[in-house]
Amino acid sequence: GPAGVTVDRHLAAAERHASLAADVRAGLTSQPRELPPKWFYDATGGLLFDRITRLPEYYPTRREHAVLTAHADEIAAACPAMTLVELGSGTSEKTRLLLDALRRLGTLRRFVPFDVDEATLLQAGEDILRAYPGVAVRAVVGDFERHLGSLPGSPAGASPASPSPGTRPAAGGDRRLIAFLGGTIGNLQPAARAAFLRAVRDQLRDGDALLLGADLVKDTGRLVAAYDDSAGVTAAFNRNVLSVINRELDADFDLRGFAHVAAWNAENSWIEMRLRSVRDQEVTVRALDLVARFEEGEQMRTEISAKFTLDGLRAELAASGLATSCQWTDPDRDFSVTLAVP
Ligand code: AVJ
Repeated sequence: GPAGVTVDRHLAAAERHASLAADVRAGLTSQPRELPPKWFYDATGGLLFDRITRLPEYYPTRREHAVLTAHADEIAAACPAMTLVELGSGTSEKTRLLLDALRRLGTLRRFVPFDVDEATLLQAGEDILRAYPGVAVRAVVGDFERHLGSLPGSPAGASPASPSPGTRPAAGGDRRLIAFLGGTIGNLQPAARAAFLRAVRDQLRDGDALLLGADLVKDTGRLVAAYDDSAGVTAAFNRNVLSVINRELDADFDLRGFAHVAAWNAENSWIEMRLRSVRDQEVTVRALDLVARFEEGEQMRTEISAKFTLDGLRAELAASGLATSCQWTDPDRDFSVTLAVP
């Protein structure tokens, strides 16, 4: 009803489970082994990530916050949206910087947080509802690589095949700003990144815009430290994916048997997180009827986090049909926020 958070579900629990099972089977039976980063984020993983954002070594959250604090009004003026959509929203504080700016401008009517985790969405949605009277909250449970076509306000029956912006109705009364912050774009491989940006672009009408937060290339020592903190929080976050698999797929990973590794991959311009087997060991995943043997020293990749240049970002956006209208960084040029239009 009008008093509560409305939830659209595109990812039922059963489908989510099947998707985890398929990812784990594929990841454990391939060589080298690899697990996708989206499964880090159960309740514990969410809390661990929250702690990461406050670590002295992990600069991205603070830097992005600084960029948004300095430029939120400019962003709102450039895209005076009625609807703010936030992809992969989590519990983010920086959303409020954008909501505040759009409210000051007087255009804000609706907030659409989009995330895979329904509990996180409901919590975030209710907080926003309380803090922003008169703003409707319509949460969407989905995977941003698969369910972008079902955003509220999407043109009905929108063609997946890149129509040119001029052929679609202008945003008019329901202008949308789609925010994808935090640097999560860096979790996608280049081909998946291009596909994702193309899918976003296909959702944008004239007047709509994408706001993209992306981490920038910098000194390797600082990059590695951000993913291998001295307090060991990132190590716990990394190993948490094994607990998720133990619980959800009835597996018996011994978390003490895997060491955290963070390394800079210069060729691909990304940080890789891996789990290194500290001994020969055998892991059983009962729900998959699968036994995986790990040799001592074997490394399984669990995340990539790509780092960009300002020019590279503009080029990738352009290749997906998005024109950069503004680009900001913090004073140290550690992190970027880009506004792009179809
Ligand atoms: C949430 C994907 C932006 O890549 O920096 C933090 C996740 N992994 N520390 C990132 C993460 C290890 C984070 N993102």
